[in-house]
Amino acid sequence: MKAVLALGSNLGRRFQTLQGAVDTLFDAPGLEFVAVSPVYETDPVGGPPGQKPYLNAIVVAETKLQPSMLLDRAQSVENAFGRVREERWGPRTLDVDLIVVGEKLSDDPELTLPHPRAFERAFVLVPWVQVDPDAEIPGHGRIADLLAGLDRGGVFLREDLKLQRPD
Ligand code: PH2
Ligand code: MG
Ligand code: MG
Repeated sequence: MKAVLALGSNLGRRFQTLQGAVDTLFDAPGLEFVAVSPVYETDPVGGPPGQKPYLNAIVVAETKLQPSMLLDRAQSVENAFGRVREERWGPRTLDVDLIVVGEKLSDDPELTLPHPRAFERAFVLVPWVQVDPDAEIPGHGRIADLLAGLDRGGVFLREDLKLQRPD
């Protein structure tokens, strides 16, 4: 299955954290690297006022792992980078979200698939379409079509920041 993960950071050494997340995600077996997107600097959506901008990127992987195992992997990577769970949508050193896992659907509140808000978030779809232009979100359709109806304001390419494939 193809798994798509979204990375975000708006605290601390944001770019180094994203690169560390890419490296750490693939340290253990079961997840094979396919692609990493360009990095975007994005205005915070939701959460408390006065938050700093995020760096966001998308990672595409191939896996046979079940979504619950992928969630464990994502959360252990967040924890490795000092993620402290406080306010919903508050500032964080690292957020690793599962966006889609193959065609899997889940309404478990701990792990909703596809990600319940990805279809309307430019900070997810803009980087994603760069690395997988034909991608679809089950139940929502092609990301290229979804993007056509979204405001891309607040999402800025950081050409100076390029994530490397995992080491
Ligand atoms: N993540 C959130 C809430 N708001 N805004 C931006 N720009 N980027 C994010 O990754 C983000 C957000 C909750 O995970
Ligand atoms: Mg998130
Ligand atoms: Mg999250």
